[in-house]
Amino acid sequence: MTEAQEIRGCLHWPALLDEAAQQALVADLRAVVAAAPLISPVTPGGRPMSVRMTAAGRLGWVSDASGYRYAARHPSGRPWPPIPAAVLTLWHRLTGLDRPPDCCLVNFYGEGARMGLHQDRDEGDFSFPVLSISLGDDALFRIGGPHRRDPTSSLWLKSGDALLLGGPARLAFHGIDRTRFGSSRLLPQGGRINLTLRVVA
Ligand SMILES: O=C(O)CCC(=O)C(=O)O
Ligand SMILES: [Mn+2]
Repeated sequence: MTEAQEIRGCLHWPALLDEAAQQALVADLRAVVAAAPLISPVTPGGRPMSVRMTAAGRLGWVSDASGYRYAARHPSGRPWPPIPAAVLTLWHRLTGLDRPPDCCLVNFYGEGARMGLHQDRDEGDFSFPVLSISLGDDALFRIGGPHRRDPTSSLWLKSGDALLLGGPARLAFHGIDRTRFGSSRLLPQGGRINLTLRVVA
């Protein structure tokens, strides 16, 4: 396994997954998206989000006019598909936990998509870490501290990278300032996929 680097209390594994492992994950995710199509969510305030989303696992994270929450079903009414086995293997390997995650959020960043600075705090137990896996285009990730005004650091997340937000960094503010659309050839049409694995408890 590649060496992890620490950034503001998070662990970053650059190039954890080789090209073949990335391609295999994309194939698994095509099956997830076929069962649970990508949604264009709106914020509780009614603003459209630029990132499209779906999920796998027991619960999916959704956002609409009623607020942010975890839901047992896709808006179509169908349950979310299972988390792909290769994703679960990565979770167990990098977190060292026996417990599986409840949710694998699948974010898709097309051209111009970004994600504002936020905390992941819709879960019931912050003692579990959050694991994120990047596929496709490069993304400029910004990470700060537990308060919105804390200083931040930026790093480019590349295809095959993994990032773990745990311990004191579990509630760090973070976001994606921009992506370099078309910088990766993993997805033939360009774009970035991010998987976010969380225990909802
Ligand atoms: O796309 C990313 O790398 C971060 C995604 C994220 O923070 C989230 O979905 O909560
Ligand atoms: Mn987040």
